[in-house]
This record gives sequence, C-alpha cells and structure tokens, in this order.
Amino acid sequence: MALTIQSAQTIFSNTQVPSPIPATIALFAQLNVDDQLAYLWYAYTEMGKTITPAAPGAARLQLAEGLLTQIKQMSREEQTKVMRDLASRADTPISRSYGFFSVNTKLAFWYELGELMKQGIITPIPVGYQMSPGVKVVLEATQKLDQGQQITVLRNTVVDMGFDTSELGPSSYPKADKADTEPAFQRTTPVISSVKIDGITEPAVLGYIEAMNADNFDAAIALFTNEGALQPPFQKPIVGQKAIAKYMREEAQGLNMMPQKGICEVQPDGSKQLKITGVVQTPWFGVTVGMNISWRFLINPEGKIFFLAIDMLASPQELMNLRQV
Ligand code: EQ3
Repeated sequence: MALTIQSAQTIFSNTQVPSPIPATIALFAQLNVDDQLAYLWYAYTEMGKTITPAAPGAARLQLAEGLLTQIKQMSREEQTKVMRDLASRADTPISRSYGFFSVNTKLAFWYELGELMKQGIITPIPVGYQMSPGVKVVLEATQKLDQGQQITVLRNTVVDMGFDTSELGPSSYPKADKADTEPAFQRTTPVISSVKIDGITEPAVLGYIEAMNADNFDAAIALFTNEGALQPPFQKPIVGQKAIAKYMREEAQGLNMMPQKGICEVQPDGSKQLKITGVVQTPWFGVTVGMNISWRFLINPEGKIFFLAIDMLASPQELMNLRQV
C-alpha cells in the first residue's frame, strides 16, 4: 500500500497525551488586547530572565530595525497603539511589516522592545493598565507548565501577532527572500558528532539528528524523499524537500537535539515507524531550558524519511513512556 501523509500522521497516535499548550493559548486568546500584552509582560519578565544574552545579540535584526526606530520616536500613546494593533492583528502598515517577519525576527523584535521597555524608552504596559482577574487565571495556568511549554506559549502568541498578508493572496505584498536576512545564531555548545539513541540504529534517523545538530540542513533534507513531509509542533505538515529546506533555514538554526531513546516497528511492506523521545534546546534560551519532545518518523522501504512529526510532550514522564498509555 502506498504511503500517505494522512496515514503517516496517525503513527503512534495511541502513545500521545494531549498537550496543555493549546489550552493555555486558548485562555490567552480570550483576554482583551491590553490584558494579552500585560500577560506577556508578566510571563516574559519571569521567563525572559533565562534568555541567553548571546542569542538576540547574534540575531541579525535588519528587517526589524526600521520598525523599532519608528516606534522609539513615537509618543507613549502611539507606542501603546502600535502594540495593541500588533496584538489584535489590525491591518496597519506596521502590523503588515511585522506579519511578514520570520519567527525569529518576530521574537527578536519583541526582545528589543522588551529591553527598551525595561529602560523606560518604551512604555512597558498600556498607559493606565490595571491587571484583570483574567490575566491572573492565564498566568496561573502558565505556571503549571514546564519551562519548555512556557516558552512555547510565549513563542506561539508572538508568532500569531501582526497582520498576515498571505491571507490576501500571493501578490498582495512585496516579498523579499527572507533567508538572506534571517537572524543567525552562533552555536555555543560543541557539536555532538556521534549520535547514540537507546533502541535505535536506523541510519536515516541517526544521520538526521547529526546533520541538524550541525545546522547542515542540506544533509538533513537529503534524507527525506522528494515528496516527504515535516510536521512541526501544532502545525500542518510541510510537504516537499524545497519547502522543508526553507522552513529549516528559518526556524531550525542553532537547535540542540538530544534524543534519548526510541522504538522501531517494522511494517509488512518494509517501511519502519519509529518514535524517539528526548530534549531540544533553542538558541534563545540555550542550555537553561530543555523542551521535552518526540520525533515520529516514517521511513520508507528504501530507507528515506517519508514523514517526520515533532510533538511537544505533555509531561516529562512521557519521555520514558514510548508504549501505549
Ligand atoms: C515585551 C513583552 C515582554 C511585553 C509585550 O507586552 C508583549 C510581548 C510579546 C513581549 C515580548 C515577548 C518576548 C520577547 C518573547 C520571547 C519568546 C521567545 C524568545 C521564545 C522562544 C521559544 C522557542 C521555542 C519554543 C523553540 C522550539 C523549537 C522546537 C520545538 C524545534 C523543533 C524542531 C525539531 C526538533 C526538528 O527536528 C525539526 C525542526 C523543528 C524546528 C520543528
């Protein structure tokens, strides 16, 4: 039987536990705009302490610099309005520019704004703001998450801000090639060259982790079939080597992948299904925050990656739990 992405998505689905991340983001989404901005300020000032100073310094900010300069020159009320517009995804020139940024540029933009807020150059939270009970509820829900989940909530809320011009169709906004202006992250930890995963000997999997830990995306992508797919956490599959390569260059730089153990099930057609659990570190937080994740691979009979899903684990216990729950 031919492999399909739809059926690949369901592999090991009986071992998965629903993540608390979407529920926390749903609570956040119910807040009004000022509450959302305030929540992010309170959550970030806790979590943000662990951002490694090297990460944002290394991130090239060309794309965001212009916007930051404009915002710095505004009155406090105007600054608040820009932030409200971003959070409410209003259709304004600044919101459009932001919507066009890549994930790391969005994060770097807010990181810089946060620094300017701490220095008092930009107004920290909306003028006259009073914390509402709703913010408290979302903050309490956030505190129950592990650190890796907390930074995922922060990341996903920041990524969703701004006006998304892609909804208007392909020619609605001039697109530059983002890859050239991508934030670049320097690796701070030594590259682990020989990957060992308990229970796994599959060359495509070991080769994938080794290549990713060296930011060698060409080598990692060559392990996929032409029409292979990558499904990042909480996203739809990205299909085809070219699209995966673009995604990796924008979002997978500087990641440290530390798979720990896995299982491999050989299917009657010769394909293999593998589930591996482990920890991933982002260059934004370095070694201080580990995200518990799983990789679910579907390898075709020729040894190529047909499908790879990355999932955030609901609890650290799941790291140990590869079989049905
Ligand atoms: C200024 C302030 C504080 C207040 C204002 O009111 C509003 C906002 C928004 C503010 C600023 C907030 C800031 C600066 C937030 C910053 C958050 C950051 C830097 C979050 C970073 C998170 C990074 C994460 C969660 C990375 C996860 C990466 C993963 C899981 C990678 C997985 C992958 C693997 C393992 C693969 O094998 C394939 C590729 C793939 C990337 C999918």
